[in-house]
Amino acid sequence: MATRPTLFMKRNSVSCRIVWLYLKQNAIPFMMIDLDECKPSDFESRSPLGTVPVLQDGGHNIYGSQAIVYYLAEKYTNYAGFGKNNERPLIESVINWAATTLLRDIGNNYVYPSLNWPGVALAKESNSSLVDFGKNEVIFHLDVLEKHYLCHHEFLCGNSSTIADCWVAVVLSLLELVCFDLTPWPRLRSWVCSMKSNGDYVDVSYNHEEMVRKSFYNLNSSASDLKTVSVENLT
Ligand SMILES: N[C@@H](CCC(=O)N[C@@H](CS)C(=O)NCC(=O)O)C(=O)O
Repeated sequence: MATRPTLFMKRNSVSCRIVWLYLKQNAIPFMMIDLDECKPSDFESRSPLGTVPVLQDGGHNIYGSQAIVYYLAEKYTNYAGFGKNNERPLIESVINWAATTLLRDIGNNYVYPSLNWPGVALAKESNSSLVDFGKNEVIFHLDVLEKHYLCHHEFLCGNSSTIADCWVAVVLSLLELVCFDLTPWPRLRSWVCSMKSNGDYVDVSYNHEEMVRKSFYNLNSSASDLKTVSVENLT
């Protein structure tokens, strides 16, 4: 009997959430090992860089979110979520952008240093220069989404949602950790609402939402008096 693939992951990680979402959307049976709960002693032999996600399937250990999603699409879904044949190159280009430049600029160059995450934030002044630089990059990317991708269609690569929309939505969700205001990008804002209303997206975002609530509380309490954060704000 064929065994199910196993996903080694961390529930809060953007790169893991997108793989998890693809598995769920396509009802691919799988087992999950959350490394925040237990780290198998042989994990290092599966992931030379020590990073997640890693998918073990049969004799293969596949690491890197893009490689894993392409593997799943090829082996299990006949490229479900990748649009029609002529749409695939665009969808793959958007995925590549989301998984590399967009994630780096939003996460590493803006959100993580803004939150002073240990191991990521730089010393004081360099950190605030990085945040300034990162914010400009974020604005550039949001403008591209608003004025290019969402200008003529409801979704990034056409009139239906694809895996490219999911990928960008999961990466953009990092901005929620710093309460980033999307009001200047109205098309993007309504697209984000639509992506976030999807049940599978909601399921894989539970831990992220929890982190957003904590971050909201910390941002408020460091900015002013703790008492200004009402109970309603936290629920
Ligand atoms: N480009 C890789 C990024 C992998 C990565 O950096 N993963 C992070 C979590 S998002 C990680 O495993 N960091 C080390 C750790 O959490 O122990 C991918 O797309 O899978």
